[in-house]
Amino acid sequence: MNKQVGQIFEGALTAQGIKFGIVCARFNDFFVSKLLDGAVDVIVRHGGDAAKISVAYVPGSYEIPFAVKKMLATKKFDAVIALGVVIQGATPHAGYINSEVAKGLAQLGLEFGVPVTYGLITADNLDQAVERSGCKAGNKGGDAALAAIEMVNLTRSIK
Ligand code: RBF
Repeated sequence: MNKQVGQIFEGALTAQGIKFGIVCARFNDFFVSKLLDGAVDVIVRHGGDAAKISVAYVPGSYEIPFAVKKMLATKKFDAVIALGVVIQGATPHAGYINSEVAKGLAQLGLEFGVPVTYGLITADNLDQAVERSGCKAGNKGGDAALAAIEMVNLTRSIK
C-alpha cells in the first residue's frame, strides 16, 4: 500500500455497533447452516453482538436478492450478507442461478448505498461445497462477514 498519498480510506475490522442482516437459502441447508455459523462467529469475534444479527431464510439462492432488497428497504441494517450454496448438477441451472444472484446483489448494494456481500459457494460437486463451508478451504460465510465488517467501516470513513 502506498503511504505517500494524502488521504487513505480504510475499513477497520471491528463489528462493534454494526447491525447485520443475513439472507440464507434453505436449499443445501446442510452447508448453508455452516456458512451462517461461520458468519456469526466472525462477527462476534470482531466485537459484534449476535443479538443484533437478523436472519431471513429464502427457499433457494435464486430468491436471495429479493430478500436482500426487502432488508435494505427497511433501512435497519448497516450491511447485508448473502449466503447460499449452488451445486452444479446434470442441468445448467447453476450457471443461471449464479449469474442472476451475483448481478442482483451487486446492483442492490449500489442502489441502496449499503454494503451487500457475497457468501455463496458455487461448487462443481459436493466435495468443493464441503471444502468451502468450514473445512479445508475456509468458510465463505465467515469471509463474507469479514468483507461486510470492512465495508461498513470503510463507508463510515469516507466523508
Ligand atoms: N438453489 C440453491 O440454492 N442451490 C442449488 O444448488 C439449487 N439447485 C437447483 C436446481 C434446479 C434444477 C432448480 C430448478 C432449482 C435449484 N435451486 C437451487 C433452487 C432455486 O434457487 C429456487 O429456489 C427455485 O428454482 C425456486 O425459484
